[in-house]
Amino acid sequence: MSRSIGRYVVELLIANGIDTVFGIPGVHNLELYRGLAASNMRHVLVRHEQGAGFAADGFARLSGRPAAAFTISGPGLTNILTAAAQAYSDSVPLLVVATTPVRASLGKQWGVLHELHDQAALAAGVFGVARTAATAEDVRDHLRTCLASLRTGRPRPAYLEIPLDVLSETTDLPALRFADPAPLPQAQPPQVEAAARMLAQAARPVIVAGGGAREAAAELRRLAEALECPVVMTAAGKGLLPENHASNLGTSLHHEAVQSLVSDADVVMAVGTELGETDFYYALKLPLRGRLIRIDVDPNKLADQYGAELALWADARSALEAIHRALPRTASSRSGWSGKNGGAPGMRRQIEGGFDAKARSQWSALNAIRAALPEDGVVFTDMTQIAYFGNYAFPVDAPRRWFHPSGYGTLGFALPAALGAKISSPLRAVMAPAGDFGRQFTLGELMTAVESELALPVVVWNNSALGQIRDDMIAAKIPPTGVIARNPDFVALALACGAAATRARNAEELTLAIRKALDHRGPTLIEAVATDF
Ligand SMILES: Cc1ncc(C[n+]2csc(CCOP(=O)(O)OP(=O)(O)O)c2C)c(N)n1
Ligand SMILES: [Mg+2]
Repeated sequence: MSRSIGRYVVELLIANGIDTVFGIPGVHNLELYRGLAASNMRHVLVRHEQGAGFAADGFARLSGRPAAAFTISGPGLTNILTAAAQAYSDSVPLLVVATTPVRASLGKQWGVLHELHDQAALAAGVFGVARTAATAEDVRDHLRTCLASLRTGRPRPAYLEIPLDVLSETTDLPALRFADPAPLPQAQPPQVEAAARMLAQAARPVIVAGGGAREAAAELRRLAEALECPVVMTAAGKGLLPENHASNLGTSLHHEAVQSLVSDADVVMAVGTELGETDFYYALKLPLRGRLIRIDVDPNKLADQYGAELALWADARSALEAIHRALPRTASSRSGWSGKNGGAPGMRRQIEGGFDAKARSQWSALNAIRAALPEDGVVFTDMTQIAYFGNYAFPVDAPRRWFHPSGYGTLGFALPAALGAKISSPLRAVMAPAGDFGRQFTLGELMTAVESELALPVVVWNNSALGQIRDDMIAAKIPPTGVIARNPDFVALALACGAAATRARNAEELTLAIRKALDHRGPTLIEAVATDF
């Protein structure tokens, strides 16, 4: 059956399990929309391409299923790059299909519409895989590569660009389902045994677990219980152990007491984590004195700046399970390690005892959010002080419940990511807190949530400032400059968008407002003034 390549792209995506696309049409991608119109693919019209990228990211973070974003050439691509970079740094599968001006003009600077000096090079600097298709066969082969890259090993965002003139050519190629990509790498028995020996003989082992261990919560728990050792998580790994588990140090690597525990450990096992700066703030490298075991699907992480003594190129689940099975049956000779400083619960009490008044007011708001959500409720956060604190203080008992734009750290993530997540999983309670400044980055997507009738509580944590930056300036003895922004009347603005809106003046009001918002057909903006808490 002969049809345009634009239609063929949509058929291929559907044949390969992508059922939702976020995007904005333009004269440079009309043929993709001919394909969409003829298909049962869900298209969500966003208000800015960055919103399309974040929404597809949130869709995948919560559901584990990739979604696509369609953009035009030039500004469509430049607008979505921030979201692609966020997805890259947080290992989220995201497929972007963009167009380019006609082939004859590429690289020649004729001044055609949406021209970029070198669009392919720009994308190549941000995505994990970036390809340009010149024929229908290219579309098929590049999409096969892009989709495999989302599903194999460490997921990264993938990019396919199709020049305008190619998009409207026709093809008879069938829209086939591609073969499933290869399974994840498995640890080899000698390394598994070496890891089990190192851990069993350690006097002070510690496990650091990241987002790469998200599918291995049960295996991690069994191993931590057998070793009776503390486990500390990164923000991406938050929830890997239930909040009150005896080994759970929570997402606390940025606390000095936990950093010194980890640097005093004689064996550190890091599983599914980069051990990057944003996992522990503020050092480029975690100071480790013990022997290091790394488990990662990304081979680059096994030989990075840490120089692991033992490197297992493996998926977290199979590796943790195999190490647990290989542990010697005899009890370890460790004495008092899990009980040092009262064990993990004692250490957490110590951390929490040091919280100041500002932290306590944020804690009260976080607990109000927690109380409003069902057990499996989901929070998508932004770059705001309440979220930095919540990375540690918001209690969750399972992974994929609390999401933060950790690695790239961009403002504007929470609302569009939450709306994408809600679309992926309509039965889950999803909500999105952000700061008063960050909220304004992607506030246009409130209209997308209104249009899609998404029950979405959108909390503005309003401290009338770029709070973190103001505090950083004060700490650095810089007179606060450019850190107070005039805010809109958030409630009136949301009402004007057709959303519901209210103010919450204390923790009880916040809980009630979120509960009500979860039952409302459409988003509800809830303004919480920080000084009221
Ligand atoms: C795209 C982008 N630009 C700038 C920053 C730097 N930045 C980090 S936090 C912040 C202030 C955000 O203010 P607000 O959203 O009100 O949160 P608060 O710190 O007050 O809680 C800024 C400007 C960033 N992270 N991302
Ligand atoms: Mg603020």
